[in-house]
Amino acid sequence: MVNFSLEGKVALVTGASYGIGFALASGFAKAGATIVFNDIKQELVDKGLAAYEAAGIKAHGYVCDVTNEEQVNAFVARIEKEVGGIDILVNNAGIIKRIPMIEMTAAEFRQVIDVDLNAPFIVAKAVIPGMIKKGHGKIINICSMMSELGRETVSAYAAAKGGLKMLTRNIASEYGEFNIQCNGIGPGYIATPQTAPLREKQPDGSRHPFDAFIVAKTPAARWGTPEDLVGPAIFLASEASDFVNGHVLYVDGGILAYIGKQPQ
Ligand code: NAP
Ligand code: GCO
Repeated sequence: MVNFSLEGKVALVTGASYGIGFALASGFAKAGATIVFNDIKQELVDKGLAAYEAAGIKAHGYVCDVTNEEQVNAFVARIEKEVGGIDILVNNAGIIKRIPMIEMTAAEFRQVIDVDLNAPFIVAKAVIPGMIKKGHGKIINICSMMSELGRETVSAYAAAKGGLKMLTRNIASEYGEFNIQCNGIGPGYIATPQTAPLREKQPDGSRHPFDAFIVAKTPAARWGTPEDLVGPAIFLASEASDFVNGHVLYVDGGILAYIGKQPQ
């Protein structure tokens, strides 16, 4: 029987006080995993803990900036001591800056690369030795449509998410022999705080033009929800995907397959 259960597993989901990370961690908990998450600020960790408790989930929350290698190494060591060895890592924490490239400062570009690409490297590097000792591990990197496509104003984000796709493939290549599977999830356009500016109503009450654009570009004719990502993530976190490695699973309602609806 194919095993989709996460019973007895310790899952670390970075940046999971809310948004996609919160949905994935909540789904993992319902599949039997013990949840660990982090955020940059204590008040957001506390807010996240309250939200998990309200959902009937006993989560472990810690303050950690995933771009800070010293903090991450101490964070992982503390999890291993207080909760247990990490079986599942979801590199979810991420930011975006929507600025035309020639107006973006190098510091702004570096900040996006730091969170969206350097941090998944730092956290995976800290977690993999424990997975090797355990004889198994699942790493899921949250990629993006921008791992495959570009668009105006998101140069740093696309560069980071494109790099994250290749980091995913390289971790799979380098550590597959230790029974560690590293895959990506490429969400389409998902309704979270990160995309709220793209869905805001216009001053005249009309829909944001980007909102209408995305719905026309998506065969499913809707924005995704964080819950749309939970089943694919449980698959990649479970034994059911033990022979899936180096793959990016796009959960996008069909955007990447579709040229888009002809404007009426
Ligand atoms: P979100 O609502 O902005 O949440 C991002 C989370 O990451 C927040 O909890 C944030 O914490 C945390 N975070 C940011 N920088 C951090 C750092 N240095 N250390 C620790 N935590 C940090 O974003 P989302 O929409 O849920 O997206 C989650 C992931 O999915 C991101 O990697 C994003 O790129 C990716 N994604 C999103 C979409 C979409 O359409 N929404 C589509 C494809 C991919 P703070 O609140 O403290 O900043
Ligand atoms: C944007 C959006 C996208 C989504 C997501 C798509 O400004 O284009 O924020 O980048 O967040 O990454 O997969």
